[in-house]
This record gives sequence, C-alpha cells and structure tokens, in this order.
Amino acid sequence: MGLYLLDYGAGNVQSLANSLKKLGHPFRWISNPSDFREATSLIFPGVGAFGTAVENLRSKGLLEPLREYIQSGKPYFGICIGMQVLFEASSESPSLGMGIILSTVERLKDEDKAVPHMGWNAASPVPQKHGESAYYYFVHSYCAKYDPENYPDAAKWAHTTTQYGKEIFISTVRRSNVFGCQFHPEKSGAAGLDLIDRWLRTSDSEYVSSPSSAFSPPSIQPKPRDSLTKRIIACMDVRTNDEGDLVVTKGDQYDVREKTSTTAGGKVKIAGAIRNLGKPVALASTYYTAGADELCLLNITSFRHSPLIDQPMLAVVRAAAERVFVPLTIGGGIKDTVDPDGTKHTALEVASEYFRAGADKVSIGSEAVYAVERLLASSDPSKGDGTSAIETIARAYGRQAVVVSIDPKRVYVDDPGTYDGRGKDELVYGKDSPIETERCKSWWYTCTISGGREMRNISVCELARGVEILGAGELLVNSIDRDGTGLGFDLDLLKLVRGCVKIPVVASSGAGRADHFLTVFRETGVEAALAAGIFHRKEVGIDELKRYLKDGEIQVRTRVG
Ligand code: 1PR
Repeated sequence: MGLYLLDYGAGNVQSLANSLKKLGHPFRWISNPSDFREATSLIFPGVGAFGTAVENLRSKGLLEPLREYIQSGKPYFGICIGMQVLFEASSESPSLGMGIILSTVERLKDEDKAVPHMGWNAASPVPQKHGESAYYYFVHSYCAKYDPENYPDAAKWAHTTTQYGKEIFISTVRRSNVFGCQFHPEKSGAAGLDLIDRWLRTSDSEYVSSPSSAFSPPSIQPKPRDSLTKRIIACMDVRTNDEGDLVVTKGDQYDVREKTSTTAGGKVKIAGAIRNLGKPVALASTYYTAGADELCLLNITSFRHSPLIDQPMLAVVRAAAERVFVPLTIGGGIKDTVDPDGTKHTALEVASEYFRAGADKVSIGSEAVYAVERLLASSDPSKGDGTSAIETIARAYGRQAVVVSIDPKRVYVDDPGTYDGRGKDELVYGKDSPIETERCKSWWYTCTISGGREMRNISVCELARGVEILGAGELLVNSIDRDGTGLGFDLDLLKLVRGCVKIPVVASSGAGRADHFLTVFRETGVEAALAAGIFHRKEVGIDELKRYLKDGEIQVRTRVG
C-alpha cells in the first residue's frame, strides 16, 4: 500500500525519486502488473518519446493495468509523457495512447521558434502558492493544443495553459483523480517540489472526494503572452588535479594550468598546477540555491581512456542530483568505452549510467564531430544510419536529452575575396569588432575534438546542421577563442549557429560582465547563456545578474517576494 512510481525502463526517473526523497515521501517502484493493486497513489514520470513509452508499457504488460488503475478512481499524477499517454494518440508515433482524454497530441510548430520548447515558462493560472518563481521547467516537442473549438475534450480537461511563441497548449490537466503536467515539477526548483508535495498531501484523502482542493484554479484564461524565459546556466569543468582530487577547474582558451606562482589570502598557487576553484558537488549546490536555471558538469579529461567501471563523475552526478532540482547536464566521455577487463560499453550504455545517476541530459562533444563527418561522407547526408551516439541515445531517451557541445575555433583567412575553401559560405568579417585584434579580419570557424586539441576539417554550421539531422535536442556553443577571456560571448559565432538550426542554442565562453549576457540575448536570439569563470570567481552573482537582465527587459526566472 502507498505511493508507487511507474518506470517503464527508458527514461530518467531518478530526478523524481530524488525529489520524493528530499520531500520525505516514501515510495516503491511498480515492477509488475500486480503492484497496481497495492498502489494508493501513482506517479508516472514519463520522459522521452511517446511511442517508446507506450510500447515499453505494452511489452511489460503494464498498459492495461495502468488504465484500470486510473479508471478505479485512485490518484494518478502523470508527468510529461505520463500526461500525454492519457490522450488517444500523438503525431510523434503511430502507437495509440490510453484514450482517457478524447484528443491528440501534436508537434509544436517551429516556423517562429526553436523546438523542442526547452526552459522555464509560466502556467496560467499558476498552480503554486509560495513567493518562489511561478515558472516551471518544460522540455518537449509535442503538446496538447488548447483549442476548445477543434479539441473540445482536451479543453475540458485543461487545468492550466502555457504559451510558447504564438501557440497556447495545455500545461496541466485535471479531472477527479487524474492530474497531469507537461512540465517537469521534479526539475522546477522549489515551485515544482511544492507542487509535488501538495499533490501527495492531498491525494490520499481529500483529493478524490474534494476536487476543489489546493489545485483548483478559477478558470482557464490564456494570457496572450509567451513567458519562456532565457536560461542562465552555470558550468563546472571537472578534472582530477595533480594531487588526485576531482576539482572544478577553469581554463583560459582551454588551458587550465596556473600561468604564474602567486600567494593571495593565504592561498598558494603554483605555476603549472591545475587551477582549483572548488568541489563539484558543493559548487553545484551553491549555484542551485543562487537561482541557476540549469547546471552543467563537464568531464574535461574524457578524451583520455575513461572506463565506465572506474568513473568518478558518476558519483559526482549522483550526489549533485540529490541536492539540485533543476536540470543537470553531464558531458565528457559519452562514447563507446572498454573497461580494463575488456568489457565493452556502447555510448548508449554510458549515457544510461549517467541518466540512472540523475543526469537529465548528456552532452556529446568529440563523438558528434565524428558522427557528422560520417554523415557528410555517406551516400545520403540527409539522414543518419541510426548507429551514432546521438541517434541511439535520442531514440531511447528523446532528443531533448541529447546536447551537442561544440568547440569551434577561428581560422583566419588572408584574402576573403578569393577564399574558396571549407567554411567559405560562413565567413565572418570583423569590420567593427570591439576587440582590436579581430578588427578588419575575416575568419570561419572549424570544429575541434578532444577539448580543442585537434582541429577537424568541418565548419561549425556543417556540424550544427548535421547533429540536428542526427537528433540532437540542443547545441552548446563554446568558443576556444573566447573561453576564459572575459571579453564577451562570440556574437558572430552565435548568430551564425542560431541562424542555421531550429533546436535551442546555448551561448558559452567569454562572459566577463553582466552586460555581456544582455548583449548576447538581445543580439543573437540564443535561448540560454552559460558561464563558468565569472560565477566561480564570484564576480557577478546569479541573482544579481537576473535582476540586471530583468531591468533590461529580458524575461528571466527570478524569485519574487
Ligand atoms: O569530447 O564528448 O568527451 O566532451 C568533452 C567536453 O569537455 C566538451 O564539452 C568540451 O567542451 C569540454 N572540454 C574539454 N576540454 C576543456 C578545457 O577547458 N580544457 N572545456 C573543456 C570546455 C568550455 C566551457 C566553459 C565555457 C565558459 N570548456 O565548458 O565552461 O567556455 O567559460 P567562461 O565563462 O569562463 O568563459 P567529449
């Protein structure tokens, strides 16, 4: 008897488990059909693709028992795919849903916006009570449209709506014992934890008998406004230092060793030593509390042999995920590996270990470059052969779980008028560049692997377009030229990449002041900005940065009250 979670075996359910642990609600997993009889309340945290979810439930014999459980009137809370399976069908796959809501799930339109819809958006009316932000974390490409004329039954179930671009979709549904949300409360900070807690506290008793409990909104009144916020991401580059400790480090143009020996505030720094800016889990926790919208942990020495059996980053992710309730991306070493005893692991298996540890997304660097090189050399570069890490992971966990981290580097061109080589259609001319050394020069961006150690003959747009075809859900665009310089983001690079793909783009490298973030959002259209050094050195606080951006009329998630 009690609370059960439904895990169909191909989604990241650890985040919800961590949220329940944090809130002090004991739970069990549904492992076979008879467990539904024991459940007095049930949460289905579906992540990934609609078809995979339905087929997995069906093959494990869980789909019919789930329908019977819901029809029995016991409390059900479906998250993301867990809400979508209530519908009859989804245009994402030919598999049929449970048909409890007589309507369908459709793809978001990408003519005017990036898809997936990824980030913090408002639900209206707001199902929350605290002074914490009224924003929730969404990550999906398909949704239930809020359109009473064409989808009348869905509209009757609508509890809140959300606007993205010009589209209004249903962000939560509710009727008697059923509650569902398109966003991820387990990744929506204090507001999300509060929502889960209130559902659990009311679900056992008053929820079923009293539909007008804490969740009942007055009525649905869609706001004519898209409230998707720009995301601020704190990044931690992690590696082992010379003493063998796993530390957060920070490079200048990817060089993470101290340049000179110094002593300041009792701390001795030795030239040549790995810069040590703190412990990864402690810093992750600090940035979560400070209001970061997402966190990114990158294993920057993964180009070396990194067997899965001895992977200290897994313990870091596990510990961070227990303390951090916003999305966590882990990068570095997402590739096929071999343990010392000869055991082979595919990139998908490596990624699965990180998802099980609590990561929400994995970021792929070098392997993405190799995959696009293969794609471009194939007989049909408009589609992959299904074998790359991007494709296998996106198929199992959904494309929203796959970030590609690009490490581009400028290649200067002497005579742009006659240049006919790689990147000729992507040449940038730094006529009025504020940076003197760039002024009046022309360049293109080549991609690199192994943390910038090797340049490859592939341009940044070729890579960006290629990984989008293969199924990446987001691009993290670093810049080796700007990393750690504090000169500001590379706006030319970001405009170029933003212009050639539909998926969300995260700007990275070079933030040195708060106004650099304002400029990158105003001038490039990126969905998020990531920084490291400026936060590690406490030059600008995340809260302070967000207030500054808000004053500059950039929509951000701030804490109110
Ligand atoms: O190739 O799949 O194993 O992934 C390796 C990952 O590690 C890639 O994402 C790559 O970018 C990263 N990486 C490898 N070497 C380094 C290094 O610094 N020596 N770090 C490295 C990349 C870039 C950002 C940095 C921003 C912001 N660092 O992570 O945080 O530039 O910095 P700033 O705000 O201080 O300017 P694979």
